[in-house]
This record gives sequence, C-alpha cells and structure tokens, in this order.
Amino acid sequence: MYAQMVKTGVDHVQSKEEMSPEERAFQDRVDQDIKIEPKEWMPEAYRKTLIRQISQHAHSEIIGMQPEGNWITRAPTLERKAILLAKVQDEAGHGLYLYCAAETLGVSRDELMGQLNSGKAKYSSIFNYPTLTWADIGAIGWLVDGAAIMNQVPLQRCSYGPYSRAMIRICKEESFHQRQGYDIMTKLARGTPEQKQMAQDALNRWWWPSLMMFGPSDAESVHSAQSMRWKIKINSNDELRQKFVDQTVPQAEYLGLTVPDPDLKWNAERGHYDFGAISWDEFYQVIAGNGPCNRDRLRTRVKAYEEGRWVREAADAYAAKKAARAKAKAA
Ligand code: BYC
Repeated sequence: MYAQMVKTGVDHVQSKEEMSPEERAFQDRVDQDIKIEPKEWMPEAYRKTLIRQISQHAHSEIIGMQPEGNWITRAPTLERKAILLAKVQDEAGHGLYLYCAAETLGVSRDELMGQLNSGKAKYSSIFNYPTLTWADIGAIGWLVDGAAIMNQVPLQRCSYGPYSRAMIRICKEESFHQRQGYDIMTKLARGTPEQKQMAQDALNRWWWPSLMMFGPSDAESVHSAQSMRWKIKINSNDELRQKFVDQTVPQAEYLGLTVPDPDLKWNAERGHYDFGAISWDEFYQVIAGNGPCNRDRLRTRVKAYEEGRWVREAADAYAAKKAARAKAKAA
C-alpha cells in the first residue's frame, strides 16, 4: 500500500530450487552466517533492499535530531543540557555511519540526501510527533530509544558486514540513550504531582507511536519474509513489538505510571502481555506524509542542508586543490 521501491514480500520469496546457481550459493552463505561484504556478488534485490532499509534508518537518525534538538536550549539543568547535546550529536554520528554503509552498496550520499530532502524517502514515523514538554525528552529516550534497541540489537547479526558492524557501535550508544531517558522519567515520576503528571502525559502521547515504530503487523509487512530470509531482518515486526511491550510495562509500573491501554493485561498462558489494537490508520497517514510534524521536519532539514552548502563547497574546493598539488608534485 505505502510500500515503494523494491518489490519483495511474502509472495515473492524464492525457494532454493527456483534460484540460479549464483543465488543458491549466496543464500547458502547467508544461511551459514557468513557475512556478505561490499565487493562480493549479491542479488540485485538484496542490494536494493539493503539500500532502502539502511538509508531509511540513516534518515531516521538525522530527522530524529529535531524533536530532541528542540529542547537543548530549554533543558532544566546544565548537566541535562550537556547530556542531551551529546545524545543529539550521537544521532548525527549514527546517521553518518549508516550513510557510509549504504554507500558501500553503490549509491551516492548526494542521491540519498536528494531522496530525503525531496520527501521521497521514508524515515521513522515516530519523529513526526511533537515534543511538547521536557518529559517528552525522557519518554523519547525511554520508549523510542528502547524500541530502537529492541530492533537494532538483533541487526548486529545481519548478513551484510558494513551494516552489521555499524549496528554494533550504534547499539552501545543507544543503551546510554535509553538509560538517560529512563533517568529523566524516574526523576519526574518521583517529583511533584505536576512533574509526575507531565511524565504520565508524555507516556500517554508516546506509547502508541512507539509501538508503531516496529512497522505494520506481520500479515501486512511487505518486506519481512524476504528480508528475514536474507537476514537483513532477524525478527518480525510483531515479535519485536511484543518483546518491547513485555519489557516496558514493568518499567512503567516501577515508575508508578499507567500505560494508556485499557486492554493491556498479562496473559499467563502465552507468557506475554496482551495489548489493545494499534491505530494503523494513523500509522499509514503519518508515513504518507500527513503526521503532525512531517512538513515541519522536512522544511527544517532542507534549510539545514542549504545552510551547509558553503561547507560542502569549501571541502570540495580544498580536496580539488590538494589533488592538483599532489599531481603537480608527481609530474
Ligand atoms: N516508519 O514491509 P515493512 C532510531 C514502511 S531510528 C516509517 O514491514 P520493513 C532512533 C517500510 O519502510 C528508527 N515507515 O518494511 C533515531 C515499508 O515502506 P517502503 C529507525 C515504516 O523495511 C534517533 C512499509 O512501511 N530504525 O532508532 O521490512 C533517536 C512496509 O513495512 C515504518 C530503523 O530504521 C515506520 N515505523 O520493516 C532515537 C531500523 N515501519 O520502504 C532512535 C532498521 C514500516 O517499502 N529498519 N515502514 O516504502 C527496520 O528494521 C525495518 O526497516 C522496519 C520496517 C522494521 C522499520
């Protein structure tokens, strides 16, 4: 429905018998957990699927700097400000590792930036929601980074070497991000009744969008089956969403906060929490560009890109000068 670019999906997963000898040898390597490296042969759809996923991930990190950046000047203490600054800078770094990993697949940074700035590329739905109070910074760290870790820890084992190695580094930083968010929530939840209410309000607004981060249900997920076969994805969207709920509900209880879901309850038989229906209509609206902040996020990104043009031009001019000097010296 709102899936573009690469057509993979449940109906398109090839059996080994249907594969060419090259494809079969490739699948065998993936099955044996041998990493695929940039110069090696790979099916074109594998390459395109990786570019799609890695670049969407990179764009999410870059756009994800905006909702938190909004609070850097208003952080309540110098320490909180320094921590938030460091976190937002980490997101920029994650974006850069991921763009580099995507570039190893033969796509240029300019092309990827063009896709983001023109609104053609997707980035995580979660970053199209506003950060209205300081408690939102706590909720993002706790819930959004918590969801990101749930999704990204298994990706450290993905089949593509550069992506897998980027994820190892990113995950180390994400766990610090999650802890700083939970620390903010803990302080607020144990603070004045007004502060506790702020924390509850942030949980109310970020809970459902955080569950949507994992993507459509398995039955609706176009890419999951093929991506899991190639180990570009390790777990399905619903598996990770369930793990996230199971891990996060006790954390909310510890804070004395209420998860905004009347249908949430422990199911002893399944050994998991049952939870209420997700508003998929809202999710599809957000990823189609109609969330509360989509236009604002894109406008800010394009402005930052234009304002950085002189830096890119200066770097290019310096590189050209250096190359000309080296050539003259060699002659
Ligand atoms: N938002 O077949 P499906 C972060 C799209 S950053 C928007 O299940 P797939 C962080 C999907 O792209 C968080 N779009 O797709 C940063 C596809 O559309 P296209 C980002 C979504 O790829 C800063 C269509 O729906 N993390 O952690 O198998 C601060 C069908 O879905 C979303 C990553 O990117 C969504 N939530 O699975 C804090 C991790 N969900 O492309 C934190 C790597 C689905 O066909 N990515 N769509 O037009 C993944 O693991 C997978 O790409 C997803 C989606 C699970 C996100």
